[in-house]
Amino acid sequence: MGALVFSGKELAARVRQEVKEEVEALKAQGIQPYLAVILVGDDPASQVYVRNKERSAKKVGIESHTYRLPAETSQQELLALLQKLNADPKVHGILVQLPLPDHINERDIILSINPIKDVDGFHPENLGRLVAGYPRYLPCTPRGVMRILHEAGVNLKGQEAVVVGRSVIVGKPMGLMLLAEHATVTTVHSRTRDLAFHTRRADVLVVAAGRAGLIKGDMVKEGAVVIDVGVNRMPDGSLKGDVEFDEVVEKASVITPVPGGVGPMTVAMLMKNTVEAAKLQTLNREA
Ligand code: BQF
Repeated sequence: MGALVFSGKELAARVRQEVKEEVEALKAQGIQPYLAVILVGDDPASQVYVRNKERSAKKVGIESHTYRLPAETSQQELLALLQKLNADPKVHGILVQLPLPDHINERDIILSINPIKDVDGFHPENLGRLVAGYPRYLPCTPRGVMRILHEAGVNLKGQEAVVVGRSVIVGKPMGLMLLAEHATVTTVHSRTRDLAFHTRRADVLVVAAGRAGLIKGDMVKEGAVVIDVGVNRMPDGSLKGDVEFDEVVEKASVITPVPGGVGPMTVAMLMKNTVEAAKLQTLNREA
């Protein structure tokens, strides 16, 4: 009967306030958290995302520098930059904006980031730690989703959680984090035979498929919590989620909008991870 439309934008502002206080405490100890961002090429969406990250870092007092490299940058040049940043003790976090141009092997790039500086949480050491149950940096988007669920007062224990999408960056870690909080997790994807069969059973539905409007009203259970991770740029320039908002808002108990839902939380969680990285590399030298 009309869901709570949960503002990720407002929560992200609160998260930034928390981060800002942590940054001030570190600065008082002579530690300046520092994030290095690498953007290769001129993909317009990536440029927007990198700008969002720069602005967020500035707001919380994290120093950041963006390396804007031409699309023709070779894999060796990129690897050389990463080696330099890995070795620089001033740099606590390193982020390579994805996707990379086709001639660069994304896997080799991610593998060459020092895992202690991998604030995106994409290195297999960090993903493996999540699987093993002793996580270090959680990937920002699923971490942001978990924070939204907590703030919305959702108790996941024993709940049917359905994740739509199985990407390494969102869907897979999302399922693991929901599982860690004792949800019963189902992951569905583009080859799932009957998508609606699964989504209709969900108490908590997290949609990260990358298909605008994939989830219609009749695919959602009355009272479900619906988290829309989709960020789809429409031909008119507007952003649309993976959830048909106008239909699903009538059935859900909680729903996140696009824009202003998960997206701002993704960026805020990057700031949290960067502060954690600064702490791990300065205060706790055996980490
Ligand atoms: C909002 C991303 C797909 C592929 C690579 C705020 C962001 C987006 C939306 C943002 C995203 C999506 C990011 C909103 C970073 C989230 O107001 O709704 C912020 O900057 N994001 C990224 O870095 O790479 C992506 C989505």
